[in-house]
Amino acid sequence: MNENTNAEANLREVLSHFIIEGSISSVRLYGSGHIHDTYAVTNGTPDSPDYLLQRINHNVFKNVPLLMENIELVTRHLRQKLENLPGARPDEEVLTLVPTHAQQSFYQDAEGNFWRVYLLLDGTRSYDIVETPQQAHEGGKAFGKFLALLADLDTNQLHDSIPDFHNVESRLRLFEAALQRNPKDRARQVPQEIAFVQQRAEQMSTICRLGREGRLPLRTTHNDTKFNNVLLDKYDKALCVIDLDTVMPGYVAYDFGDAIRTTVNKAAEDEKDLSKINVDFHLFKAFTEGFLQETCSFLTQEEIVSLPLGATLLPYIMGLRFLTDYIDGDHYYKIHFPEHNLQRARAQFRLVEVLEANMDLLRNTVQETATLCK
Ligand code: ADP
Ligand code: GN1
Ligand code: MG
Repeated sequence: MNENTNAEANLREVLSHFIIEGSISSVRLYGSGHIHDTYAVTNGTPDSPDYLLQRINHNVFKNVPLLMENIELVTRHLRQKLENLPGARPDEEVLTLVPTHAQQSFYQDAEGNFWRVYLLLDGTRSYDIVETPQQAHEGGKAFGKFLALLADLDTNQLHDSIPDFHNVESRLRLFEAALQRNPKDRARQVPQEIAFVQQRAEQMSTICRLGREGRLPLRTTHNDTKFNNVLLDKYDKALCVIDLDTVMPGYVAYDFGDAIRTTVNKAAEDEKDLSKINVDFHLFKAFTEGFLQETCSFLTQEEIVSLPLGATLLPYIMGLRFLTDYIDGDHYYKIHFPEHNLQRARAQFRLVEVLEANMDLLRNTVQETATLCK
């Protein structure tokens, strides 16, 4: 048996623990996520569903049973809400977990790896780079509706799957600790990036401060609203928000900001040529309109004002996390070449600069859109 056949045999063995219909014809690596190993499972039996198998990264998610409880809770809540919404299609608009024969939502193998299976939503795709204002608008609606549907879920029922995930003050402390440890002696290669982080540390803590002062409410937020975490159908209509691992209490500016980070920049997240990193305002406006259409009825004025701050904060946090991982020796994100995390950090910091230079335009667009839909 060659290596590939061996790997596929292992994956089929894992799948045998789940309640799978029909017979599987192939299992292949899928998607471009930085955290889990994801496989598309094709069914050879007509009218039987395809599946999506994931090996959950338990270096990142330290308590997988609690993580899966969150996902069960959130998908159940979303499904119930959609079942009562005229015209909604709960089976396509919410992820469906496939249980194991032991009626669990995950399976742990003999080596300690955790696995889960979702129904694969056929005929959908996710975009690493947004191409049209329609896609941006649909993404805005999808992430906005996600917040709206979860607005009545008591945040106390959710576990923190990664504590302090978007807490920039905590991320800055982890960064300083990595600089002190400096295990690969990489800190001296990146003085400009270190200065970039430190110059903005205070200003980037605004959302944290407003939250502490009780001026921004904690809501159930997604916290990983990268544009490729929404599936669009073949007509580019948004269908389903995916990647629910980080659904936790958070501020709405986090979800808006992370989505803007990955919507308005037509260059890759890890673009090497920094001159290609830009902000497309048509995409910004289209996303903002879709997002506020779904959320402006319940967002407070202070939350609306916080949205453009989120748009610079999230690329800053991502750059900071990529740089921390680079200095630390690349333990967190999957990398595809040695300086990948550094290249990602530089691209994100450039995006922060471009967004900062256009802050007035972002603020005006958010404010005008909110006024129109109130
Ligand atoms: P990661 O945390 O590694 O990003 P995701 O859960 O986002 O993992 O899945 C990776 C990719 O797999 C997604 O970007 C999307 O393209 C695809 N995907 C995930 N879930 C489904 C699904 N239920 N149906 C179809 N495609 C999916
Ligand atoms: C990771 O899993 P994925 O690729 O959707 C990361 C996000 C980052 C993103 C950067 C749990 O998301 O926080 O924004 O990479 N997820 C986790 O691309 O750390
Ligand atoms: Mg993802």
